[in-house]
Amino acid sequence: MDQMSNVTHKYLRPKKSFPNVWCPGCGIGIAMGAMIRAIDGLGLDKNQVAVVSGIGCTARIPVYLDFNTLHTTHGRPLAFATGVKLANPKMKVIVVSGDGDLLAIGGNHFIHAARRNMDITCILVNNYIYGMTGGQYSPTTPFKKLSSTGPYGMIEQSFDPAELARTAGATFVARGTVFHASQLSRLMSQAINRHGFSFVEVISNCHTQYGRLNREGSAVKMIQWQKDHAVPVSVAAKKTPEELEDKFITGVLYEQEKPGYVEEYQKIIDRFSRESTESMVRVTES
Ligand SMILES: Cc1ncc(C[n+]2csc(CCOP(=O)(O)OP(=O)(O)O)c2C)c(N)n1
Ligand code: SF4
Repeated sequence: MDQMSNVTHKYLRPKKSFPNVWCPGCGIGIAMGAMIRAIDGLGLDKNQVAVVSGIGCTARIPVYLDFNTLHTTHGRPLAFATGVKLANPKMKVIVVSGDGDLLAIGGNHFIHAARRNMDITCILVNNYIYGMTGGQYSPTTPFKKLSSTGPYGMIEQSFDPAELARTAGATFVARGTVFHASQLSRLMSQAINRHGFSFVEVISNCHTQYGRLNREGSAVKMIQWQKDHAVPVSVAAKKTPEELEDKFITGVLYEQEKPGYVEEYQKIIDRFSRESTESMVRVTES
């Protein structure tokens, strides 16, 4: 076993991990490995970490992991994660789910968690489709691309998840791919290390649904596509909009310091507990 998989295996639940539900070659396994190495590299105790997901292929990740885990209802991981974080502010809370889960049924939770600058890391595996349920289109399915519910091509415009996160209020926004697994792990590590709503979009492949419907070929070919279309932030800065037209930018896209909900909420609790202790002292003394 090489060093990489040694680390991964330390965090897998022995009885739950194999066989897993993913199609051979699916990028979700790479995203999970990158996430595990990020957590391991930060030296976090397993008990200090909660991993929360909704429903979908991506959302199976926590099922296999030996942290505090919650596999919740479709679209609701950020709501559950908010509860976990407020109940235990010391916990590192990581949400990992698909583009359908987080941006369609869960879209409202997504924008409000970002707006509140909730101290959660949100990892969105973007495979441009609903993988688990048969290739229905999602809010990230690109214009004209085929899906089982859009057999004549997507007629809606799609979300750019990273841009949506930034404009909604996220204070750390990054994008990586499953081809660039080491960079992806570093981006996740930076995101987990931050206070506030940190967001990582992971460009991944669903060759079984999206790839098959759009004739994009095997898992290998789709992952090769990521390599050919990813442009690092520093390189993108020197390119014209025309040169970037069919490309996507990777790396840390945005960072900002802003007060977060969890700290502000804690200040209120501290203030009222101080005031009620002081008034109890006054009552006892009078
Ligand atoms: C309330 C509700 N609506 C719909 C579903 C069916 N459902 C399960 S997973 C899923 C989509 C998953 O797509 P995505 O979040 O993109 O994840 P992927 O499978 O691609 O990783 C849907 C619609 C459900 N389980 N619950
Ligand atoms: S259906 Fe798509 S997203 Fe789901 S495991 Fe298979 S390749 Fe991955």
